[in-house]
This record gives sequence, C-alpha cells and structure tokens, in this order.
Amino acid sequence: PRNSGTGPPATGPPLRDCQIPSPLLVGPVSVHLSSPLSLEEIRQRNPLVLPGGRYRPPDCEPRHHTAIVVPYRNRQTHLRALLYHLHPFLQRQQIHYSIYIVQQWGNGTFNRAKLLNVGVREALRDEDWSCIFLHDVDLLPENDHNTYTCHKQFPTHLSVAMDKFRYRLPYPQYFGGVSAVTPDQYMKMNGFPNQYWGWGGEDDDIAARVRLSGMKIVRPPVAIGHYKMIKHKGDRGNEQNPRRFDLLKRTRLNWRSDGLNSLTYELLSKELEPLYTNLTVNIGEDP
Ligand code: UD2
Ligand code: MN
Repeated sequence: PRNSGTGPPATGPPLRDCQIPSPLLVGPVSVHLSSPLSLEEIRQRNPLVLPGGRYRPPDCEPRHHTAIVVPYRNRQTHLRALLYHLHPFLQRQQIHYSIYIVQQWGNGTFNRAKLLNVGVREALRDEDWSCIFLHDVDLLPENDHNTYTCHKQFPTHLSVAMDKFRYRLPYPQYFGGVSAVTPDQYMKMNGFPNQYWGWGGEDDDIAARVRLSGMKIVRPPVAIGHYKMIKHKGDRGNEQNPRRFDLLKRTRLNWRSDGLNSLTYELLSKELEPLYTNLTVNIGEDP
C-alpha cells in the first residue's frame, strides 16, 4: 500500500488531496468517561494506527501533519480515556498525526511546561510537523469540527469551553488545557518556560510569551471548542507553586533567556507503544 507509516511515500500515482472539511466529521460527540477500555481493546478498534501512535489517512494525501504532545505522570486511566477518544477523532479529521506522551521520570515536583518543551523538541526530531498540539491528558474534545490543525500566523487555544468552567472561557488570557503552535511560532516565543515547578502559572506565562513576541491568540468558536475534563484531585508532586505570581511578574524580563534556548534534559527512553510514543525524561529537580 502507499503511504502506510510515516516514511517517504512509495512511488506510484499520487493520491488526491484530502477534502476540506473532512467528509468523515460527525460534529458533536458524546463523551463517556466511565471505565475506559484496556489499551489492547483500544488498539483493536484502531487497526490503522502504527507503533508510536502514528497515523496517516489511507486514501487521500493529508494536508495537515500534527504532533500531539501530552505532559504526563501517573494518570493511567486518563491516558486510556484520551487515547480511546483521540485516535478516532483525529482519524475522522483525516490528519497525519502522532501522539507523544512525555513522562516525567522520578518523584520530583512536576513541571508541565518543561515537559512540553521536551515533547516539541523530540517530536521535531522525528518529523517535520506543521503543527504541534500541547494537550492535557484529562481533556476530551466533544466536537470533531474542532480541527487539530494550526493557524498560519498565530498560536491557537482550543479548549475554550470546558464543562468545568460551565462551557465558557474563564478569563480572556486563559491558555491552559489544549493549545497549538507551529514550529515557527514556537521558535518566535522561545518555547515555554522551564522554571515553573508545581501547579499553576505556566499557562499564563505561555500566553504572555505569545503577546511579548508580537503574536496573539486565536480561538475556535465557543460552540465548537467544547471539552470534558475528567474530574480529578490534585496530584501528589504537583502542589500549587507558591512562586508562580513572582515568576509571572518577570516573564517580560525572562522570556528571551528562559525557554527553548535554555532547555536541558536527559532522554531516558523512547518506546514506540502501539498507541503512542512514550518518552521518559529526566528534567531535573526544582533547584
Ligand atoms: C489546569 C490547566 C492546565 C495547566 C494546569 C496548571 C485546564 C483544563 N488545564 O489544569 O493546562 O495549566 O492548570 O499547571 O485548565 N499531569 C500529570 N500528572 C501529574 C500532574 C499533572 O500527568 O501528576 C499533567 C496532565 O496532563 C494534566 C496536566 O498535567 O492534565 C495539568 O495538570 P492538572 O490536570 O492537575 O491541572 P488542572 O486540571 O488544574
Ligand atoms: Mn486537569
């Protein structure tokens, strides 16, 4: 077959471009959260997904190439729910995609933004992605018209209407949950901060970087950007970061020196699991 996998396309007559919008879209979908299937069952339901969680539409040439990067530690049931919903969702959108789970090694304080930096860098080693999604593990999109593609000029914030905020944007600069950048946009804003250890603030820092680097945030209509967040308590090792307010006061001074250009980490392993690429990474500890 042509174009199986993510390698170079085989020779032969070119496939026609995938239609826009995808004829496979169904619009609103109901998201059930009780007892997600096992990884094996999810795999069986997604026979065209290749090791590493890679997919390419089999019968048309995709116009979009998206890496989904998920910061992660110890959320097995959420991960299963995400994979269960996201694989069919992205396939209906006829996107060429891959899912990266960036797992923080050890019991040190969690650092979401630094894990996202690692995920972007490692994903771009694999492939020339046109778009990179930054995706919480516990957020499930409820409408497949919310396409997982990037805006040419500006970073996108996708999770504009979540059940936990009564399907409204909590505040105008809110950038948490699910967002997306092109590699160019990511470079322009010097990536994300590495210094936010623990819960909170890093999403507002990222939003500030967008503005400080001369860009703005674009969003889908509220009617389309619907998400369910799986209910959860705060995680051990991700306590509220008491320094977040001080750090946020300094984004304007720090963003050029802290970010993509100051990122250091040790990649401990990279495994092509059936439904995702697992990156285990030592990102160090809160100094
Ligand atoms: C909000 C934001 C989130 C982030 C966070 C502050 C929403 C929907 N999301 O999420 O984007 O800005 O506040 O840091 O408003 N995680 C793990 N294991 C852990 C801890 C975190 O996997 O032990 C990952 C996981 O992908 C999770 C994400 O980090 O979804 C954010 O952490 P959270 O879900 O505990 O924080 P929450 O829901 O307040
Ligand atoms: Mn959450």
